[in-house]
Amino acid sequence: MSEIPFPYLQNDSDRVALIEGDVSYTYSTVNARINRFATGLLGDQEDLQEERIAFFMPASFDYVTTMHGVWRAGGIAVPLNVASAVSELDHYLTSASVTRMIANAEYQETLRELCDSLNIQLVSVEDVLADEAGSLPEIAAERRAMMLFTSGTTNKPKGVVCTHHTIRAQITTLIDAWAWTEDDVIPLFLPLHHIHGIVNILSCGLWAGATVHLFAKFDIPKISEQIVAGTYNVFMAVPTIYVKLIQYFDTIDAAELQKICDGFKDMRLNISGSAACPVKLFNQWKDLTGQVLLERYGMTEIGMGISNPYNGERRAGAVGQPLPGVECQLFDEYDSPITEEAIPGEIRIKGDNVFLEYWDNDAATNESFKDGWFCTGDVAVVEDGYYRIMGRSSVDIIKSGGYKLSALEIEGTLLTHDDISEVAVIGVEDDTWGEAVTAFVAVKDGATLEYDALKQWCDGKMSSYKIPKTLILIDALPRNAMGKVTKPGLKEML
Ligand code: MCA
Ligand code: AMP
Repeated sequence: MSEIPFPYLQNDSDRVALIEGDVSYTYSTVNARINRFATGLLGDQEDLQEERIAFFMPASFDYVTTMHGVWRAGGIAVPLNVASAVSELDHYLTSASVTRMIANAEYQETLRELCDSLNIQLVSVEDVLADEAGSLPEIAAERRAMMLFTSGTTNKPKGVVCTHHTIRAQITTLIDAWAWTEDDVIPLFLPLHHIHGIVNILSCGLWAGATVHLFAKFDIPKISEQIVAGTYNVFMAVPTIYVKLIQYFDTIDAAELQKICDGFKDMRLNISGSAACPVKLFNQWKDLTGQVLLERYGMTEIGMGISNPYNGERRAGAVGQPLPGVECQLFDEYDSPITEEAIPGEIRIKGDNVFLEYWDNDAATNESFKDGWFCTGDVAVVEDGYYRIMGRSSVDIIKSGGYKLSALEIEGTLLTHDDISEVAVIGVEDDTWGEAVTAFVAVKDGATLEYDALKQWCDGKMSSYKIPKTLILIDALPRNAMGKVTKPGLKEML
């Protein structure tokens, strides 16, 4: 049995766990299918012994079957972004030494050539399902369970490995802090290769015995319809989604708008996270729906770390206090703890919620910890007991629509363009995306470059949300005496 003991799955409850399209699945149905899937994955083996099994599918019954099936069979689940470009997938699959890929028919064509070239077996969920559930291994809690890729200050994304124990800790702290119950019903439209969708929504929902309504993508009209119908009582999203909802509200008539806002008003909780929620947005949402957004702070490596209170003041522009079980301390540039309020420092975290390692990358793992503290790279200040995020220590990390992007990774791809001689990518403040990817480019002698042509060229070479929103041609990049590009200088130019 998996060491992440989801109570309602284990009890074979007849409550509805998942809704996909028009079909509802009870906990008992989900549990039985997971066992058949885990049995099929095992074949003749007793335990997958941390085999890396990747899967490429949107939020679906199949996704849940696969994730939990891999856990129960003793593998490491590697959920991939269905919006990834093939070259990005190559990196994920190679660096994780994936041996099997689960994808259904609609995605198999995209993946076949790559999987063949990497000697990865490509199968569908149906291919794997055993006719009957067999015996499954006992999995120790400290074993590796999941690998998620995260962009950092290095060129290529790193695999963040969590154990069963880590994931359990990440879930259970939120169950209490946000008062999850089996009566909750929540829509899930976020991508399922990140903590926000996987842990905060899907896993907390399933742990609590709640109902998770699955959407393959963020489909505003469909989701609004359900909100009007009063289907949900909890809603979690990144700030960009609240912005997009407000933009949508401008396109509908007043009566419809009122119904949607009333639907939100009746909910018990609306949460924003993954990127800073501007105070303006916090206030707009409150004015429209009466909901006081609960903003919280997290990271792939730690799950959720800091949260505004469920009961008590939810402060605009602040992320609240460390969650129970999470130790949080600000440090100055000399690695000394900051004990006074109002002095900014780097957030460092300890606790059962913290990841185990970057996959196959001891150097990066060691570098990210100091004296047992995980160094987030985020700078915050405590004011009147509330943490407020001030920014990041690296200009090379961009947060766009909740996705963490590496400027260096984007630059690396752009530099392979025949006409580009130099490039610097930065995130520029943007009302919709939080930060918009902006590329400063110097072209080679005699060459020219138009934005549309560059966008087209990028297609297929990087996930579409990484493609620069703006291209700024420049004769030469500003550099310091050491020859390093001065990115703050570029921001000032704007
Ligand atoms: C889509 N586009 C974007 C983004 N998303 N551009 C920049 N940044 C983005 N995030 C572009 C597409 O490339 C496309 O461009 C156009 O927008 C329409 O694409 P579509 O997919 O239809 O857009 P959408 O459905 O409206 O997507 C917006 C979104 C999505 C729903 C906000 O970006 C999203 O789901 N973001 C959340 C990601 C997430 O879950 N992050 C959590 C990780 P074109 O038309 O030019 O082709 S952080 C985390 O897990 C930590 C632990 C935490 O704290 O939570
Ligand atoms: P990721 O590694 O994709 O999980 O992104 C984690 C990063 O998102 C953090 O290191 C922060 O920079 C940012 N982040 C998450 N939540 C918030 C928030 N509420 N306010 C500001 N930044 C946030």
